Amino acid sequence: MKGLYFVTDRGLCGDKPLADVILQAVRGGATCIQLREKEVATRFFVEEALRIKALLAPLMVPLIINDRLDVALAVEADGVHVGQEDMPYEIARKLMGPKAIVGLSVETWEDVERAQGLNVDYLGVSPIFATPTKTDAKEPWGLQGLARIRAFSRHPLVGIGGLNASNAEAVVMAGADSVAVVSAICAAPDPYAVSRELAEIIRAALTNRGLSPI
Ligand code: TZP
Ligand code: MG
Repeated sequence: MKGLYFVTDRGLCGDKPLADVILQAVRGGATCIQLREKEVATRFFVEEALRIKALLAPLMVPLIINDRLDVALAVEADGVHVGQEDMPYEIARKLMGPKAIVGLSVETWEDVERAQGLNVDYLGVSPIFATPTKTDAKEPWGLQGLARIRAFSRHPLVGIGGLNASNAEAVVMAGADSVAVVSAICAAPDPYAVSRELAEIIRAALTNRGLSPI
């Protein structure tokens, strides 16, 4: 997992259709899309996920479903992202199979230590900064917490929470391989322009750290 990671929130998209925002994010350089739906009915979620999967498949951009393993399996998504209160990682992996992308949020140091023994594809470091987009998030890690995880963990790190063009470089320099954003793209008047700017900042910072940006 590397680069710009777009996590959706239909409520924050306003009048912009979600599929358009996703396409603009990908055109701007997002390398991974997570469909995150907290309020829609299961039927709608599945149908929407199938539409988004059809959009993304030819673009070679993986579709990850937040939380809902049943939806991820139903649409044969590329992966699933689980939190500490969601389906246990081992069960998610068993059901999704060895080739799927399975991401896990870490909110405490104990979570980070436990994850070291799991074959997760990436850790979602959550939240980096406090954000109005997720009001039940735990204590923010900050850049120092992220750097501490980077020094310890064997897994790729995806930073999330309060991230945007003003802090994306610092987040990558502190150890993130990928920067996940919700409102920075959903709520932007021009999601394409913002995604392009973010993808370029992340690419430059990864290169700066001596990492290949792809
Ligand atoms: N998990 C941790 S913070 C967060 C999620 C889903 C929301 C991030 O939203 P934003 O708007 O990018 O701060
Ligand atoms: Mg969750």
